[in-house]
Amino acid sequence: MSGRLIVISNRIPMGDAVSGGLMVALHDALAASGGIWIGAHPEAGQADDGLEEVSTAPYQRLAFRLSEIEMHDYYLGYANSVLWPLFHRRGDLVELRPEYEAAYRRVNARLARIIRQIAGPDDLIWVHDYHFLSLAAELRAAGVQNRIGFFLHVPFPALGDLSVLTHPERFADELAQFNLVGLQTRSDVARCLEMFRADPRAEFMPDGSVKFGHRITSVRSFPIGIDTAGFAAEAEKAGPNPFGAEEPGRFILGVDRLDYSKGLPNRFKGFARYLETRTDNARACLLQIAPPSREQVPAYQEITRELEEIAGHVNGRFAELDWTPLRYIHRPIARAKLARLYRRAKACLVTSLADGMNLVAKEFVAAQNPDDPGILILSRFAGAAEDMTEALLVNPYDIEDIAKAISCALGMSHDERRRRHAACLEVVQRTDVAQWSATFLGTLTTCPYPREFSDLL
Ligand code: ADQ
Repeated sequence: MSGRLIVISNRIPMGDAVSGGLMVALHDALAASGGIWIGAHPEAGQADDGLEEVSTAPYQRLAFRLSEIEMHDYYLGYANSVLWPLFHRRGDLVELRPEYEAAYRRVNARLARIIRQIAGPDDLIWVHDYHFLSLAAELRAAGVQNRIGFFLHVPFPALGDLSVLTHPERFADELAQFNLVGLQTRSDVARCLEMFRADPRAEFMPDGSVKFGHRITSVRSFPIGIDTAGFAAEAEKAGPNPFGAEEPGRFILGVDRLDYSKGLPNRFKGFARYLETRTDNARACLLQIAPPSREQVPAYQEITRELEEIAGHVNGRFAELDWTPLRYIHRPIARAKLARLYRRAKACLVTSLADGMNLVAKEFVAAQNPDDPGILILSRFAGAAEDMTEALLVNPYDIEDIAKAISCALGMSHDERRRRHAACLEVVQRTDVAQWSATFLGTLTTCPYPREFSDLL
């Protein structure tokens, strides 16, 4: 790569510590190219074309400010009350308001002006996620001809669902301004290509890329992963027992941002159904860690209330003086502790109703002791299920299916646990986050971008 890498994501690490697989992978890619990482400052401020330096070494980290109104209309509004529910098949939760879309376009246009000031002709631009769908269109309008890649972390919506948008016809047009559209799974790619196929303005090139007006866009899957070796090492480290004296016997773990897409009510109900139908008297415990997110959005307040209610019912019905079957922690947990919890769990429950990939599934597998591993129960609607077919796959809408999977995981033979875990681990190792970013950037550098098309701009 001759130029620098410029990464755009909604969140950027603000302090010195860069943690979490995705953040570390981007950090490494940027350090290698001496690049620039641009993201929104977590605190609102003066919404102008200025950038604040968050750090300079080994690459520049720069933050732009959103105004209070933009925080509300762009971030909580269009990004998280229109696009997030739409992309997670919750059209019923979409709140269409003209001021939300206007703020989204304003923020993307401002960011394009900012990037135009700093991008050199050979720099590669890598845009992350649904917050910046129209950024390439704005950059092209501002005269930026660099290679621009986009990675969508969440599921690609079905063609019919896009009609929920006020201007669905803009969606394909804006995506086609990127040279490369990266998606989590092959199913996401199929849905994206279906959208282009249905658009009379799009033509397919012999290599499968899409010609849209003067532009050519490649659409590929790049399943995201974790720092597998690093996470396994963290899990193996001897540390204090995270439970202290309160260790539950056999426990099943759930770890999720508190979000309605993660299927938590059904998970709790599935666990209750397991308790109701189990044939032994073993006292299993479900430990659910779900830190709050996007608390100002009403749908998130509603799911928080609903979960507290179900957790209360389950414990009210099944708890004994010396046994709390459902432990629900509504706070984040330090990663080192999380890694040790994964390793001690007999099973991990991932019941997303829709999920781009789900990194928790991969972290759990990486953290296991291969000689005595716990079992991953995985929703077939999480992107991770496309390759991790040896997990216990469940339909998260079917409470009975979740209950049966819990019973099966807790009673599984040692041989079967080892066989299933080895197969899942092979996938987690093969789709490591370092190779994810390297493959994406390699493809962005080499995907078709014929001069005659860029010359026509
Ligand atoms: P998320 O929806 O946030 O990500 P996920 O992929 O599971 O979902 O990642 C969550 C991360 O947060 C994991 O690394 C997990 O360990 C961490 N985490 C969750 N709860 C925690 C807690 N209580 N304490 C500490 N850490 C916690 C979006 C998409 C996903 C996609 C990722 C990456 O929705 O589908 O996999 O981006 O592309």
